[in-house]
Amino acid sequence: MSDSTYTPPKVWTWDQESGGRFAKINRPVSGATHDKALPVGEHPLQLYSLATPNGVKVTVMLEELLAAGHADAEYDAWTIDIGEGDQFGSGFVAVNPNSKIPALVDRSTTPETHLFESGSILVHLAEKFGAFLPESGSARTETFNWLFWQMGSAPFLGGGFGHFYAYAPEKYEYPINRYTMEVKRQLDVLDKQLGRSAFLAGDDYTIADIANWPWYGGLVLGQLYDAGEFLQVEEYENLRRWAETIRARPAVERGRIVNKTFGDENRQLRERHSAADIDAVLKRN
Ligand SMILES: N[C@@H](CCC(=O)N[C@@H](CS)C(=O)NCC(=O)O)C(=O)O
Repeated sequence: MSDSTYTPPKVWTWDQESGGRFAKINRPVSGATHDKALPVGEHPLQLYSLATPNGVKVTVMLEELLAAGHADAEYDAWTIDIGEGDQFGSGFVAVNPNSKIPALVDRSTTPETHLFESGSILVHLAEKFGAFLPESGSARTETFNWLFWQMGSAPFLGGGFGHFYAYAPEKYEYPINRYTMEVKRQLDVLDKQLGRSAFLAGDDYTIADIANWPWYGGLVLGQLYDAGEFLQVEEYENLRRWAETIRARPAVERGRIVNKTFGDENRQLRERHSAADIDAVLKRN
């Protein structure tokens, strides 16, 4: 166990041997590390992603659009293995200079549209297909409120709580306490909101729910960081009801499989090029 206190030097330097789960991929600079073109399939929408909570938002949205009858939402999904540094390939960086999944290329526009940040991708798809985003008024504003709430809040859950509770090479009380406090506050915010309405922005299921579910739904369903007992997630009854309702949607079951390269082997699908690819996985036991 190293010292639990640390006196920062005058100038920080990059210690490449610092260890930890992401030591291999984290760097203090941006940009490509190697030349690698992205594959391109036949559909107008090309997704480059991985089935982490941020990636699942987009595959669930695409599967919801297809389930709602928007045939033009057909897509090719390619795996970006962030553990192997695929996000630093030149083709990926040309689409997302921030080197993080998910990234989407919409080839139905001229010139093609490059999208990164899951919130931007969800808004683009919602507006393109006129779905899961109310057209005007307070319902639209509420949807944006809860969509942007997720973008600002989840880094405290993932990068803060999850990192120090599950991934850091050693457990430190100070960051775990600090981020647990914040995550429980966030769970309470969501629980109270979902005590007022069926979905986050009102009576209808929207991109606000699609963005929040993989993080906060996953957490209260015990699928994230193995932290259900530690956080006493059963306390948040409205949030759990919402999480279970969304989990039961067929499009959510389909979207969760896409670009999944870890976990249950019977629920993995590295690339998706048609509905049949997902159907084949769902047929497994
Ligand atoms: N705010 C971004 C977050 C994206 C993000 O953090 N992606 C992670 C995986 S969940 C990633 O690609 N990490 C790779 C890296 O940091 O090198 C979004 O919502 O799209």
